[in-house]
Amino acid sequence: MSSDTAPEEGLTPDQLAAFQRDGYLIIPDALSPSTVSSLLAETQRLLDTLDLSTHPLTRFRTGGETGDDHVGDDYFLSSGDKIRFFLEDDAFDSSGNLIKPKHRAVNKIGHYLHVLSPPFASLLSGSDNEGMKASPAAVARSLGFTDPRVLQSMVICKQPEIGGAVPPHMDSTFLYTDPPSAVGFWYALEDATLENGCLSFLPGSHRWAPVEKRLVRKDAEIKDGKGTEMVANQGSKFPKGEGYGEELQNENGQAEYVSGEVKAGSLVLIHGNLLHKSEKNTSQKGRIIYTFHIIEGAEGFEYDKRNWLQPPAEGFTALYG
Ligand SMILES: O=C(O)CCC(=O)C(=O)O
Repeated sequence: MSSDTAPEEGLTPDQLAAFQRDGYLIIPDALSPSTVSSLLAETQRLLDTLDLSTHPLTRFRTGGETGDDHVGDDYFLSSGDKIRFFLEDDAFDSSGNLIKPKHRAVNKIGHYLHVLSPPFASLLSGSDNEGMKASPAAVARSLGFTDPRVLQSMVICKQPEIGGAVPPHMDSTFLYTDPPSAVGFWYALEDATLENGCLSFLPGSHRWAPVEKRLVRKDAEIKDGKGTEMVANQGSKFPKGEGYGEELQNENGQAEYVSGEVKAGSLVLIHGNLLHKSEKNTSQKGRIIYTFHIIEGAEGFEYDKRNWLQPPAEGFTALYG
């Protein structure tokens, strides 16, 4: 679902209805060209600061369909309040030697850009983004958030030739609250196309696909306390409210993935239960995007202590000023 209008005050009723029906919403031109340029310049500046001689060479791995081999070393697990760099698997040869220059080797940069990087922080506050449509706070209000908290942010580079595929997943598997409440804000900083690995979505799956699994830190008492693992979700599998449930799957059994090619500057909103994915970038063109996620921080929503991502000392960042 794509929509051309997105007023300063948040989502229109039509946009909100489309998001509720499909589980995602594309808002073209959400960022002005000058904001896009400044975020791309900041991305290049951050890549310049990467010093591979002191880097643990942590690669970003999704763990495939099961998530069992998801990245989970200390460098990753302690990145929630830092700006860190995770490398592409295919930037290495079979002997483990890096075969790409550093600017072409990074899969993603995360996870505290929204606080530590001034240009990305100002996107969050809506300041210095002249012409911005649908500020994050206004969108969160439209979606009914009481106390939205930004818990992570990332630049995903999807490098030319090697940018890895992201298998089908839902974001609440990784950013679990009970009940689920995650929403992703995904901004294209370069055009995202079928060739360079745009997103695709299973429309409506947020209403019938339960959060079956969760990515957690390994239990220190049982295992060695390091790393992550997928466990069965014992908590709520759907957000609060009507219109959710596994019984709806039959009605939607024929649903197929829909690709979301978008221009630089577009915002894609992604419901935390929505199944989505992206393919490997085999083209010569990169696909840099910026994404952050929010969860509901209000009473009645529990952030799980075993989640791979734990809050920084100051707590997750409040979106409402
Ligand atoms: O940008 C991509 O290719 C995947 C991003 C994604 O799936 C997510 O942020 O949940």
